[in-house]
Amino acid sequence: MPTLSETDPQIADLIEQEEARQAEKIRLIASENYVSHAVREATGSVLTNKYSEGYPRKRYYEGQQIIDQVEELAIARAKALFGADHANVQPYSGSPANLAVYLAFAKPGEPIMGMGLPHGGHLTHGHGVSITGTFWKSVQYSVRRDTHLIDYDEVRSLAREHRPRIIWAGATAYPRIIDFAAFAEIAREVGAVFCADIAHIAGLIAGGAHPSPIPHADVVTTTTHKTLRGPRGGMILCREAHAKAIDRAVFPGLQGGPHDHTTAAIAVALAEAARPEFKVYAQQIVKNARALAEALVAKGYRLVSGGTDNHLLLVDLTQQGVPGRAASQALDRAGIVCNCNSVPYDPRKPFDPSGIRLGTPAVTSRGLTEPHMAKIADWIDRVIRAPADAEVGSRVLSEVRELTRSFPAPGLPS
Ligand code: DSN
Repeated sequence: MPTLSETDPQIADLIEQEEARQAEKIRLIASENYVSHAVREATGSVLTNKYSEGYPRKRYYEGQQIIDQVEELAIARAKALFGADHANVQPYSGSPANLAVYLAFAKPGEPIMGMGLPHGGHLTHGHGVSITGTFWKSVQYSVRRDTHLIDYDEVRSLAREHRPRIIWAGATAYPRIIDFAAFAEIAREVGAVFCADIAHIAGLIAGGAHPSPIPHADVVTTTTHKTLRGPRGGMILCREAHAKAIDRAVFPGLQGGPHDHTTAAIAVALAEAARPEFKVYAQQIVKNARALAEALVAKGYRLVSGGTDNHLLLVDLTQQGVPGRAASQALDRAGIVCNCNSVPYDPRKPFDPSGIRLGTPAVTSRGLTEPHMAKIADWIDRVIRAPADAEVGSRVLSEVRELTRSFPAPGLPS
């Protein structure tokens, strides 16, 4: 059997380069992680060769003897891990999962409500340039200017005024615990479907490091590849009463055949997340984020909301006088990968905002702990003080490489 490097040396070489990049660098992009070798093996399996429109035992094509069992395992593991009545493991990723919720519960033009993207929400929670902000009448809530926390009074008063069909809770850049019970109460009052998008924090919830929305939400959507540490994919959990509407919305409403290789890899990741060591991992992600936040604050950095309760922090670099993009690019050159990010009420444009977002899921997967976070904060500080200084960058880069060599990234070929 010809290997990839024989069949397509160009792509093989690029994959090898990416493996080296992931091995050598300190990866602080809050939505990224390292999957296990087992998850990668399932992702690269022959299950990619199968088509299986429909759901287990109700398929449109034959030959589902194995695939049905794979999907049933994934569903059972998702339900058990999160304590949900129903699970749909077919969404291709988080955005399609969220679109399925719109399709199930709101007609185009009806009001929906979510957290504004500039305040930490996701594109698919009704942002203006997303289909969700154009096909539906989007109402966006924000965080408070003084605390950077969700303003539940504002959420309630907007909900009373606009009577949205769906209320979204969940974020891509919110460093604090989300009060799912408060959202549920508001949704109940106005007759909205309450959907919690836990894409960023699914692993924390599975590991008991963040409260679960399951007792409160009608529907929960998630990606499977962030803190949950599975393959690129999506999942919807919901109450039994909504199961039919959700399943119909995913297939045939929105998608064709599920990606069975991904379903298998999701099942593997869910089994991994059910193990006791995953609890330790989830708690360590939060401890690391807190340690990184404390070390940066001690160096005079301003954090949105003053700190973090979860896996991420947002650093406002306004007082350092370094734009977010210049900072993230300088850090990347120095071997520390993050993304520039808007901060609440950011006067700068989203493509070159005032802040950077840092997350600890990937560095925690490679075994780094609190003392390493102090070191990372020190490197970040040295680079931000002199973003254009190539000598500083290359000194930090060689120190980063020394550390990453001692903590091999899981799931990568050694
Ligand atoms: N792109 C993801 C993130 O980085 O937060 C959200 O979908």
